[in-house]
Amino acid sequence: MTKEKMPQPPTPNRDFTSAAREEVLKRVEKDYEEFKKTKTFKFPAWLYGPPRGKLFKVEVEDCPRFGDKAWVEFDSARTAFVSIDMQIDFCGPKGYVDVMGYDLGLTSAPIKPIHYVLHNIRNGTDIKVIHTREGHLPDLSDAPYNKVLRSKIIGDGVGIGDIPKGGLGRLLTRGEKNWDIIDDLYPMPGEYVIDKAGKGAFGQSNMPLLLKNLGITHLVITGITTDVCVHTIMREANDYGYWCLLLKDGTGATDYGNYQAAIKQIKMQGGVFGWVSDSKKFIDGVRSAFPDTS
Ligand code: C5J
Repeated sequence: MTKEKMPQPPTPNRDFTSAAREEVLKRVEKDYEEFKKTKTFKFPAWLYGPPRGKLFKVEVEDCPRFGDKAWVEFDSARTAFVSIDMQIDFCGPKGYVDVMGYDLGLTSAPIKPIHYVLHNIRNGTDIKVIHTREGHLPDLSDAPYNKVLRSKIIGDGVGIGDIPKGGLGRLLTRGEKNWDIIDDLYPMPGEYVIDKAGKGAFGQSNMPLLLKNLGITHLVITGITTDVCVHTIMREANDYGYWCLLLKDGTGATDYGNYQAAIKQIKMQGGVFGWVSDSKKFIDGVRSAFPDTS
């Protein structure tokens, strides 16, 4: 086969740091003027290359100031829907959160909205789906001592690696039934599952590599808990230049005040960690590009 006829690899994403400084600064000036007219954070094809999928816009709230609304434009093929730690340990009976004594009603509230989004995007879109699970190796060699000790104290003697009375298995331990993702949101073939030992996913998992290799630029984030793993991952991703949107009905915390504060924190400074929307607005946006999704 001649070189001309050989299939060529897709153009890799240009990351923010590889773009020439002058070009970036010129674009910021131009796109600032355009935002004032359109209230839209357009997909930056100048930075990432032409869209690979379909473009669609999602309405976001309290942006850039509280009371304002704006839109974020996504390229479906460069978007990952991320469902964080929807494990029995965080939202089911006799799991880690239950043993600590928190209200499972708060952490199970996002199940339906996440199910609604998954149902719609699984059916005929090219949006990637990524699930994460927090948990430790059976010998706890990847669990920090202070994390295990604190869990034992708050659980009245039942901490990470222990089996609660009537429980399904060892808390937050890989391979146990309670550590796995709940049946209602279980990953489908072709979806990605990331195992992480910590609250974040950029330090102790293959998430950065996966996002880079899949050519992802935009993340739509859901899961539990809002103030812990969800915030940690959103902050990490935001620092790496990913465009992050949190669906506020697709997330929950062990404390309602913390949930509200975590949502508000994202919106400060014009969107210090990204943007906030909800499952309906996201799917409305998806349907504008994929009208046949159910
Ligand atoms: C916590 C998590 N809350 N998935 N983990 O310990 O947010």
